[in-house]
Amino acid sequence: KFHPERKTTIITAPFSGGQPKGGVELGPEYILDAGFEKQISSLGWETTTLHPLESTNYEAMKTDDKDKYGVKNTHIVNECNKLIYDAVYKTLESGRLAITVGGDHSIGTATVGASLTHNPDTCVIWVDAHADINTPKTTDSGNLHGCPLSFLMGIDADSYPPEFSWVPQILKPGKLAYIGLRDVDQEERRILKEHNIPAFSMYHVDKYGIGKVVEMALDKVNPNRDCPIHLSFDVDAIDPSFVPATGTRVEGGLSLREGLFVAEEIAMTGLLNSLDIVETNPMLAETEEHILDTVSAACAIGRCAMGQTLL
Ligand code: HAR
Ligand code: MN
Ligand code: MN
Ligand code: MN
Repeated sequence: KFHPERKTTIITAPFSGGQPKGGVELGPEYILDAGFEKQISSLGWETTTLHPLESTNYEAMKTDDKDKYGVKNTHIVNECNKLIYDAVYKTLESGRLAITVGGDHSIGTATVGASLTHNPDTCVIWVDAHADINTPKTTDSGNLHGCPLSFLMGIDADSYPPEFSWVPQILKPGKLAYIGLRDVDQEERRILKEHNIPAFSMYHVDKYGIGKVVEMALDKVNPNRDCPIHLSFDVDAIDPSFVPATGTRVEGGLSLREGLFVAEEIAMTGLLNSLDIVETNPMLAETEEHILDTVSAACAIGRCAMGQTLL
């Protein structure tokens, strides 16, 4: 419905400043080297690529010291996010579907922000083991990949470092639904409850099955199935036995098929307008097979979301 012309731009976001582990900045390179662009074009999409972080050297500026606001690497996280925001926004304004390949999930600030600025009706499906809705006030780790959704919703806005002033606070609680949660901080639980945000955890996946869960999530955020969808897919939503090379593994996750089903079902709606595939960290693999498994899963998420199963 939204992309009958099947034009897409793959945006690389090789960035790791939202968390302390090195290697997640290599995700895009591994995924593209695995032939991702070709896989998408084989599905009938006209593809192009953008590399908004190409001429930056922010990777080298990571310090992992908490600033006075209690979060780390505020400056570079924002500089990189602004560049990614511009790339995603420009892509969407030109009528193309935006696929952003990370990189850590702090870049969700940029991608979701751009999607909602482009079309404020956009709904967000956040597939993740984690809720990523800490604020500078609630975060224990200080890692900004655990915070992108709070900035977009303006939660605890008085606690934000000034660098975040560019972030559009336009995500409404009724436009966000989670799938795959199983490691949510106490304070995050409170936020989800307080804002009545639909959250389908692994408990719900087991109880109702993944098909019903995706349907329930869409019913919450997109009841008439007429709003564009931003799918933000953290590969750690899938069980570490299938996706081992990621920074914060949590046991008891989605099976590979359940993860791919989510992407397939979103594709079936014809409403996908923007997609993130994040947190692939090839450096955390213990074996060559771990890298292969994780990178292939990331590519498969992309193919399924872009309609592989419709053919
Ligand atoms: N909630 C924890 C924190 O704030 C862990 C966040 C881990 N985040 C990711 N992204 N891997 O989903 O630090
Ligand atoms: Mn995440
Ligand atoms: Mn996660
Ligand atoms: Mn806390």
